[in-house]
Amino acid sequence: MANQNSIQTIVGAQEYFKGIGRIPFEGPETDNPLAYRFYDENRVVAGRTMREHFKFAVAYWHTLCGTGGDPFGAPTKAFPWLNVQDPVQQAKDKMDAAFEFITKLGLPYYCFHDFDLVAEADTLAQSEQRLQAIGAYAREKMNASGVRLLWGTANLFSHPRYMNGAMTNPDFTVVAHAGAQVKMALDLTIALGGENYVFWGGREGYQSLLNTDMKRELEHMARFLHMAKDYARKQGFAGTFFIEPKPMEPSKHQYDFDSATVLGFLREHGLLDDFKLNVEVNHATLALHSFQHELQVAANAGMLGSIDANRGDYQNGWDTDQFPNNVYEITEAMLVILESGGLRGGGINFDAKTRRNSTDLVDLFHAHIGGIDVFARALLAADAILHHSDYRTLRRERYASFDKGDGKAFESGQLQLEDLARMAASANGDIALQSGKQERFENILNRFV
Ligand code: XLS
Ligand code: NI
Ligand code: NI
Repeated sequence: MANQNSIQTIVGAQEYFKGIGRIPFEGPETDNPLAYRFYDENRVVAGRTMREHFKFAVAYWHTLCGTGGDPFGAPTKAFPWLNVQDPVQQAKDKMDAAFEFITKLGLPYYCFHDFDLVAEADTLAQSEQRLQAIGAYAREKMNASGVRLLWGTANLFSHPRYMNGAMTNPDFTVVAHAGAQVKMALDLTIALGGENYVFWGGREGYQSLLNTDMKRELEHMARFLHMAKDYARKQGFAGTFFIEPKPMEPSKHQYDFDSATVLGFLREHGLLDDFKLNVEVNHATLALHSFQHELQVAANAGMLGSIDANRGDYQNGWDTDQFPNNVYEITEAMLVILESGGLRGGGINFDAKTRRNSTDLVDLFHAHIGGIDVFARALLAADAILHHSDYRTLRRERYASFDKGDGKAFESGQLQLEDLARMAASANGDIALQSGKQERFENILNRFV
């Protein structure tokens, strides 16, 4: 693991986060705001180190590119790695800052969109040259630091050409352009040993059904995903493709609405073997689900691949992408993750941004340290709940009537509807109420959090 010496080899010509070294683990009692209290990367919990459980990743777009602009005002954050105007040099400076940051946090992964790394050029060919240049630079940085690529993706939503969608655009020339862009992003991800590739639904959806042939657009999306998958497999990519559900924003209705919708789509179009789900906290709550609900739906199908960690806000309905800080919520999530055997191929990507008025560079550290510690604390709590409380026993006991006799026969498919009618008649409406004991379950959680 990176110590102070190896950090020196990663820091570029200019040190961006001066005065900050490798963030140490100091335990819950420390007063040091730049230390982990719960994330002890080598601590073994439930048979794996914390580092292995989480596979934490820094999201390039928010952390290196997000300068705080919003619909009401100009950017607020003067990131020194964006000072140089030449696009490739700026991209290299940004990458120096990225690897300095990731290494100082001691995290194993990062994630990017193609044009987070380097600004898009006027033509596809020029963009490809830029991506290759920054890709070679990334390779060096990754080798020197040991930091790996959790996933890559293509930004198919920012440029005006994608205003009506990319894969689902009613204009084929746009679909073809998206294909060229995804091919380049796949090439880059593969060249960098990326472990997964993500499709977030961008502007795949609609603003008005009046001008939209939904069935045709969904078929185009499936066709496109098959082509992308076939191409990547031909290039030897062995990783997993993820779809990231989101119900709305920027489209009024996004096609990848929630976990259940995406599972149905993948199943209908024969994509289940290659794709899994990347579940994001704030997208779950936008869909009026809880995060743990979305995780459980994915896990039930063996399709829980990865997580975009953040949180929404109780008082509004936007994708505010705040850093996680709710230990209770994440503990419920960790229960689902642990009980389902962990994430399949993915990790925990901090798809979260500091607030517009958090303008110090050190705020990026506070934000990540806080989010990381919330997950670490939640893991410890969830593991304790599963192993040192009667949580599982209590939940199993609610279903005890299916473990024997008629209930068991029902579960194993031995009964007909007429049998249920006969059994109910002989019970003659004599049903004792069984308490759900929700408050007792909640108290167990609170005891270990
Ligand atoms: C936007 C998404 C996006 C994806 C990557 O809401 O969360 O950040 O994770 O395209
Ligand atoms: Ni996301
Ligand atoms: Ni999001």
